[in-house]
Amino acid sequence: VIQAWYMDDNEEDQRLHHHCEPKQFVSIDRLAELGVISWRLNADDYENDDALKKIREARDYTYMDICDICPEKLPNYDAKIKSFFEEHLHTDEEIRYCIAGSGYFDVRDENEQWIRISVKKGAMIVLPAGIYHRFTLDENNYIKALRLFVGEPVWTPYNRPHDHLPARKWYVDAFVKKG
Ligand code: KMT
Ligand code: NI
Repeated sequence: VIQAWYMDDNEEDQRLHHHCEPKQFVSIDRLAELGVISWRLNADDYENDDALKKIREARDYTYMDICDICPEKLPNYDAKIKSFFEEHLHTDEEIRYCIAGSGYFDVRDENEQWIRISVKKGAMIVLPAGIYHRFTLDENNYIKALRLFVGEPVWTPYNRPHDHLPARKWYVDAFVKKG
């Protein structure tokens, strides 16, 4: 339910897979080296799932809501789709659990290359505070995701460049600078 790969540099339709030729996959362990962590959970049982409960307790994810991304349910759909795909960072983790549909989270690696992370039903992903990233729907054009947060949510995106933010400095120290 989670796959990741390096993107080509073709600027056409953001919803296409944008594999390189030949395909260049990225492992879950490599994602972890960038601070991106993930789980595979049972999305049919998210309301009673002990595995999800344990993650929420361990990581203090007290807040949770549902984000249904389709034109009928998301106010300002077109503008939101566009802003999700602007390269940005947050001062907190971006935690998403895909319970239906699918989509792409793109993250920058240490060398500024885009890695495309495909999430499908059952994939829970954490993007660390300070990582430059963006989101797009894929060709299926639909995702329903749980959004989690530690305490009161702050969704503010800081579009690139925002390198002076403490969250960015923390991320660079922790995951980009190599000793
Ligand atoms: C975000 O912050 O990019 C989003 O909420 C995208 C939709 S969640 C799958
Ligand atoms: Ni974001």
